[in-house]
Amino acid sequence: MFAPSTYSARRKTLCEKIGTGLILLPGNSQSPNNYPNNAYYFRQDSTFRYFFGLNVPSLVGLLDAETGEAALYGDDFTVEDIIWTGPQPTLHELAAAVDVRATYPLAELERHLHEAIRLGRRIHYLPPYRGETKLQLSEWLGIAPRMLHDRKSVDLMMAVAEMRERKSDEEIVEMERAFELGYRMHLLAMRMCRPGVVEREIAGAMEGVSKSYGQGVSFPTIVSQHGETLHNLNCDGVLEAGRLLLVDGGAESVEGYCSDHTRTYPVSGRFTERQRDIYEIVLRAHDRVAEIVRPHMMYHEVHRAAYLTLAEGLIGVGLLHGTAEAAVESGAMTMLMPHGLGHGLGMDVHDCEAMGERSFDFSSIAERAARSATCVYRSAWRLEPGTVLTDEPGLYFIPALIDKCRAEGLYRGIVDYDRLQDYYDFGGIRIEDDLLVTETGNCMLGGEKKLPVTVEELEAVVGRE
Ligand SMILES: [Mn+2]
Repeated sequence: MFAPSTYSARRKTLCEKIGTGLILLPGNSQSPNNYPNNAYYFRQDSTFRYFFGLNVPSLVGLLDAETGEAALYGDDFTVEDIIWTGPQPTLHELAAAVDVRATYPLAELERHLHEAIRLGRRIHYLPPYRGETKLQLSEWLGIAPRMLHDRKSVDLMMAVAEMRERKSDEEIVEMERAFELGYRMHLLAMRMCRPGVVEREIAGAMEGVSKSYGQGVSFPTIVSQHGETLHNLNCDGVLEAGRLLLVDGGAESVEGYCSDHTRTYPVSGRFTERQRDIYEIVLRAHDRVAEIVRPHMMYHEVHRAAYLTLAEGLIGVGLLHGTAEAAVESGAMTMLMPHGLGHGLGMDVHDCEAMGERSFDFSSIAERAARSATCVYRSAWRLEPGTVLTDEPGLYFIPALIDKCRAEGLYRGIVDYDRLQDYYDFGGIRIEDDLLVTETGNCMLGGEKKLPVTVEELEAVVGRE
């Protein structure tokens, strides 16, 4: 945890931004996996943890935006609980550690909220993403679960995202810790990679590192020779010489900050000429993004720069014709990289996307956000100092998608479909690092320490003990 004053300062800022009403911030509860007493590993809600610091289940934070007062609701452990859990701090002790003085049993919350509602006060809450939280909110606020999204507080979503988006120095230290975990996971994967190894052996070893040194993975690890499937969670494949292996994985630091990296390399440890050609196109796009990212830039400009660099490279190897500009304008790149260039990274691996797809240019999108069910779009995301975003271009040869585009007559004269046929067994390549936007430009998390990324660097490590 950070110092208690970090949390009280954050709460004060949030109250000032919201101004009126109450701000309800439920933490996560234990979520049963296969029967009530066997829960998934506990994962705290990131926004609750950001404002209240506590990585403990079944707590609820309430802020009075007008007075700035903070209260924590929860239940002290009984002797019956302690038999199973061992001695636990009281709610009062937990609260004191994050500079909160007012504590109440959870049962009091409903009464306090009803009283505020009777007085006509607005209760601000974020759109819930877990079933348990939806049911709680529904009961506390008297709003049917299906209506919860209509009554969410867009003001609160904006204010929270704006704060969480801009990482403080102490948060950057945590992001670097998460980088270190990701670094170890990926280096281990590279060393384990050789023909005959099962993909899941690598995925399991990586996840082991994330659990040994952090609070686990930041999302389920992707280890696949079918890199063309963007999020391929099947890892039953046996590694074969000649194929490429795509590894996309990250960890959460003990304090709950995430890393997210992808590397793609040959199972045999040596790139073929064709693999190398495509790889270097993706690497150029990755490097281009790292060159141009600077504060106040719109995310869609970064995305477009990556597309242009990829298109240039594909023209160079004869898979596209004409100019890179025309290829990007035609939409042809959406067939070969059907995803965004990156996403925010922080306490969530897609940072703040619990509030909808991210956008941080609050001045211009509040109205659109209010009308939209998903609220915000990365297309309107403006990068600010303190933003961390992933830089993850890729090229994917997805036979079903290419066939569909061809059948529909798309990108005629731009895409060389005949040549593309030769790539139907190629797979896909993605390269991903994490960039911190600074006051003047950006820097890659990890500093001087970099995961092997060039052909030469990878060939020196893959399959070697
Ligand atoms: Mn990512």
